[in-house]
Amino acid sequence: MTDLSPFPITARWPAQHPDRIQLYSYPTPNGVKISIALEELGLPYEAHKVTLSDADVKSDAFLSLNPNNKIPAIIDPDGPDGAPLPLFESGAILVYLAEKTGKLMGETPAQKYEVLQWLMFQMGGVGPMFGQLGFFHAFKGSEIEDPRPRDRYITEARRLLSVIEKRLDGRDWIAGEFSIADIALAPWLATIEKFYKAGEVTGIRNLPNVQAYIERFEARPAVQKGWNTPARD
Ligand SMILES: N[C@@H](CCC(=O)N[C@@H](CS)C(=O)NCC(=O)O)C(=O)O
Repeated sequence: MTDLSPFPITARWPAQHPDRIQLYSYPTPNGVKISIALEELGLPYEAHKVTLSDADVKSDAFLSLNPNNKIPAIIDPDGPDGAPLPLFESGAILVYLAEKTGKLMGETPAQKYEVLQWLMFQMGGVGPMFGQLGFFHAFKGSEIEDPRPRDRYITEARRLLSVIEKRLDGRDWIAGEFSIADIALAPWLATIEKFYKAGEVTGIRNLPNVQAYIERFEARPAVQKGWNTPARD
């Protein structure tokens, strides 16, 4: 039985199954990337609900695992050389899980870099820009009267969406076979309509390839399971 007690986070969120991957998360577009990947890969894991409230995500216990106070984060009790591995940043976790299992990151070195390229496109572009769009269009920032921040992020979201629409022409998935790049990207595309109510302003409804891609992604059983893990309530 692995001893996870050296990780202070386990005092606040105790591990019932310390031999399984411990996931600290909440079902947001960044959080579900990891539960979906774990479901797709069939890796045993235990999910702990860490809400976005300061009492959770900014608690000393959580900061001991991720000093950047953001979900998701994991501890793999069976990390490299059999030692436990703590890890934060969803992109790094996805690459780790893909390498651990030898799945979802292409077969050849060239395919791997194609997957990484689109993963980085999500991490560096889609995630931060869509996140700001959500803030200025749907959440607290929508009360700001100056239209420039909102307009800027709508314009940038529209530009990114047109890149994705073109890329998906004649393709089922963003980088060859289904991969961690899709697991990173598709939840953010679905979020525009579902949580940000920005379907109209971004024009996403008029992008047939993007719409079909979201449907294809959401039809996967592992996606349906991971999407609500850990449960909100
Ligand atoms: N680059 C990070 C971003 C993670 C992130 O933004 N997480 C949000 C939820 S989607 C969060 O935990 N926010 C809480 C806060 O900022 O206080 C990753 O991909 O892991």
